[in-house]
Amino acid sequence: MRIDILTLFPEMFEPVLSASILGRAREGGFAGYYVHNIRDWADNKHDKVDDRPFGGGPGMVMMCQPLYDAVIAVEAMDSTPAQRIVLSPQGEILRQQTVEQLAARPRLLLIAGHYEGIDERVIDELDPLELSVGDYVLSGGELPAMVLTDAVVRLLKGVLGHEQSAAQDSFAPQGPSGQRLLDCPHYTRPRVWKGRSVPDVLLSGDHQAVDAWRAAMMLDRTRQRRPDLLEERH
Ligand code: 4GY
Repeated sequence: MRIDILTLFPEMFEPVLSASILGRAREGGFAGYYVHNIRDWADNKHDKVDDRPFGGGPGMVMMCQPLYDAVIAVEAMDSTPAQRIVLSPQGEILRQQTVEQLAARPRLLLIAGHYEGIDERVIDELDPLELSVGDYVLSGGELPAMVLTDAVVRLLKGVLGHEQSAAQDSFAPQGPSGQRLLDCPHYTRPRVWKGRSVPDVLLSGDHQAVDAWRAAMMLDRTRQRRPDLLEERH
């Protein structure tokens, strides 16, 4: 998968894209990350990319021209069609189901906004998918772009090892019903720590009993913490 990222702060990305799973996915040839500075497409003398809002008010607005020209130029760098995505608190809240759909696309183009926001006309013209990583406000779309990249790339075939298969995650579809549940609790050595024991069933060697316990814990925790997940119909 090819992932293009358009930002005014390209230096934020390299440490994240080169570490851990994202770094391994790149080295293994499963994902390619291409970070572009929107400012490189500013067509004015001072490389201006933002301006004061019509109607007044605080802050600055990202101008149409640099962002639009950046998207068109970056798309032309490769013939693979890209799904355009803007990260913004006004977007649809990102869920695992959408992450799975995006992981099936050959190319994503992520746009990270900054300042007070992006001129609405360039969003209308580009018609991107608008996604939010949650109902809170960050100072820019860069961290959300990294969140989306991580969530998508770890689902690409070959990226995760057998041991940490994505099929075991919270929100992964479970069983024939495809129900999405929270993950069960996990334990490792020692068997007792600060007087707290590991549940006996996990030490029993009875794999069927272990599977049944884990399934029951997933349902239990979901009822307790996220009953909304159980009310959903597919
Ligand atoms: N939440 N999910 C988010 C965000 C910051 C003003 C546009 C979010 O995706 N993005 O908080 N983004 C804003 C700040 C300009 C981006």
